[in-house]
Amino acid sequence: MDGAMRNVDVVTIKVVVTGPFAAGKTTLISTISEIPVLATETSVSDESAATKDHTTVTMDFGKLTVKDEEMLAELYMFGTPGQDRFDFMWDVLAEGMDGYILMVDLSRGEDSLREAANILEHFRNMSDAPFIVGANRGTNQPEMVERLHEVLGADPQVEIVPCEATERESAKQLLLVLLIKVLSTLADDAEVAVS
Ligand SMILES: Nc1nc2c(ncn2[C@@H]2O[C@H](COP(=O)(O)OP(=O)(O)OP(=O)(O)O)[C@@H](O)[C@H]2O)c(=O)[nH]1
Ligand SMILES: [Mg+2]
Repeated sequence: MDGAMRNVDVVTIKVVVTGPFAAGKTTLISTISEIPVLATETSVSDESAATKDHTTVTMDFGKLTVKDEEMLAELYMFGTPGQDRFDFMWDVLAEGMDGYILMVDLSRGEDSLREAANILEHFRNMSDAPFIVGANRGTNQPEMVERLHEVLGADPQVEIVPCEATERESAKQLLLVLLIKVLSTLADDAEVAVS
């Protein structure tokens, strides 16, 4: 059989990208999506307008396909709003997710780090799905990554991955770290199911 005919497993994975206002959630999905991103943004009307002029109100939607010899994974990515007046969408988007990324922009100050900790608590109370923390604009700020560690608490399950949401390779790497976690969780679940 030639290479093109070889059987590959196809897995479909639902990924939620959450985090505080202006963390880079929409940016991350836009950087790596292979389809035009469906983004639901509106003008920022309150004091947050000093930070940026648009914010997500419902969700972002994008897709990334990852292939190797044995597997083809289709990652469907759902970005949440960051402003907590839209937080009802967090629970809606989290329904049936296989894993999630908590994005935090390390240049947005202490309040943003604390907000991220609250959102992570909300998600961990709602779901046992695997997750990672994307420390956006974090590849050159080790001291801020350390600060994020302190704010999120010393928990071995909290894995922080420094990244740059605007850079394709960095953004893709972040999704790959999550994908590996999701696949190992699915494999563990399968073992439990057959034993
Ligand atoms: N230089 C730089 N700018 C970034 C990076 N990530 C995001 N930004 C900028 O930071 C701002 C926030 O990005 P968004 O992607 O809109 O953030 P969000 O998390 O979707 O925000 P909400 O939907 O409002 O909660 C935008 O102006 C981006 O252009 C980054 O890695 N580097
Ligand atoms: Mg957004």
